[in-house]
Amino acid sequence: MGVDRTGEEDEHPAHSVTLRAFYLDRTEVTNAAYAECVSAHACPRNDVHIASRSHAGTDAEFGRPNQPVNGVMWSDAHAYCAFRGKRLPREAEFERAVRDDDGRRYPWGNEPPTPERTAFGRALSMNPGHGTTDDVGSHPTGKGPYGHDDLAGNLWEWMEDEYDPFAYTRDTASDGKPGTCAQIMTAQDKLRAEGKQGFTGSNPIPRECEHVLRGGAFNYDGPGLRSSNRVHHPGHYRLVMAGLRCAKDVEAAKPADSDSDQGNIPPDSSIR
Ligand SMILES: [Ca+2]
Repeated sequence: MGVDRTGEEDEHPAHSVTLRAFYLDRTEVTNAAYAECVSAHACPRNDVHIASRSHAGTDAEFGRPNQPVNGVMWSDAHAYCAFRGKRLPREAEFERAVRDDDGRRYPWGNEPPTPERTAFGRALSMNPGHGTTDDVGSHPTGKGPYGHDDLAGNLWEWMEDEYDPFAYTRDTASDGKPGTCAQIMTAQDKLRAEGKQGFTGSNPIPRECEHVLRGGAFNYDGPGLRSSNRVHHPGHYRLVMAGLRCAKDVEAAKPADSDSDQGNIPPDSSIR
């Protein structure tokens, strides 16, 4: 997990993480799937006007049933996964699903993104020709090493973890876990005091315990889709470029529970 030289400082250093076996949804959660949770009164309605509100296009351009759901807060994402008997993935799990044993830069390998492999590099604007998301699973040549779709691009995905800029250098790094919120606040204050804007990426150094998002989005440039990139936002943000997929512990899975939307990540999830 992480890298030694490229990327931003919160991606350093490369280190080994041991994870328990888990399942990860093959695709991002779709508008249709999320709507089922809303109909069951188990999820708040997502902001179906997030596109027009964000000046990113018409709401209809992001609203097809098989486009990934966006405009969801972290707590909405959390509620959705619970509705399905699942949970949000952890940052280390997502990175494992992308990088496999060879530590690749993108789900498909080390070659840069192309329009065939994923939805990326599209304009976030109301102008003609502006970008939007694609239906999930539209880029089979961009699948990850375990067969997952859109791990890089289309939408950023909410992670379970709070964002900890020092996560990779703490005692808990080998478990892939962040520090406590109190430790995170101390870390962020330290970075601010030292004038280290940029350590956590181009957004301002956070002033609260935010949540991690992974994977890049339709409006991001190619390098932003790199597998080690860690983005963070307050959990209450609803974003046009952020959605989710769910994970599940293997122990929690029943033998008959072999949904086609789940890709099994085998045990032995040692990440380098
Ligand atoms: Ca994605």
